[in-house]
Amino acid sequence: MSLPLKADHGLLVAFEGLDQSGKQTQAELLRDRLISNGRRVRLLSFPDYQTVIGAEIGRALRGERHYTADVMQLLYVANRYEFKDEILRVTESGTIILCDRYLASSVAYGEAQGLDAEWLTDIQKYLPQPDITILLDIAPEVSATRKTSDRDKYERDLSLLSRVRSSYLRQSGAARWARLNAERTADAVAADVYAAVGEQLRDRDG
Ligand code: ATM
Repeated sequence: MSLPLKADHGLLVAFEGLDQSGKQTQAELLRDRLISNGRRVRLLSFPDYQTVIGAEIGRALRGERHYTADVMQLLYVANRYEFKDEILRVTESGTIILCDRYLASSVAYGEAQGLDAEWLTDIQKYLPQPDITILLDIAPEVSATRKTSDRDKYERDLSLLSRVRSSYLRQSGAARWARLNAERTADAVAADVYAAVGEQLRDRDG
């Protein structure tokens, strides 16, 4: 089954969820399936640590820099604005972009740290908005047990992770979202991801 997608139509798909929810795995599985359907696909991952702003985020996550929660989210948002023109150009040329984390990560992690969700949404309104955001929902305890090494500072705090999950669950009630139980096998989740993207396209394109 191929997606109801015109060959020249780009698409922006965001994968969201706690660490270890399978975002990268699912983005790669969807990429492979779309490529086998003859589509051009590009994977992006945020934060992108290769830019100057991304490198600064990396230093902060390793504890080498200390920023308040609002400054951290401004850095994450600025890091995405660095890719704005590229995302627009690439999707306009018909390529499908799959993002491992995007706008909703700032809302979820920022809100979990006491920031205003409306502000976090507002500062991102000039970024390309996703056609669909897929929440790979897992419990914080599952996130913690799946991770074996290198837990960053967010992951040590289960109560923070449950606030992140609550924000994601709230956000996933909006249009253009799909919430999937990601505590299942990767193949089962991948089948639902493909179906959700197809459903979203049918709704959008009528
Ligand atoms: P990755 O592990 O996905 O590279 O992200 C690093 C951390 O950045 C992640 N913490 N955990 N778990 C989530 C956090 N983050 C934000 O707080 N806001 C954002 O906009 C993004 C993209 C990530």
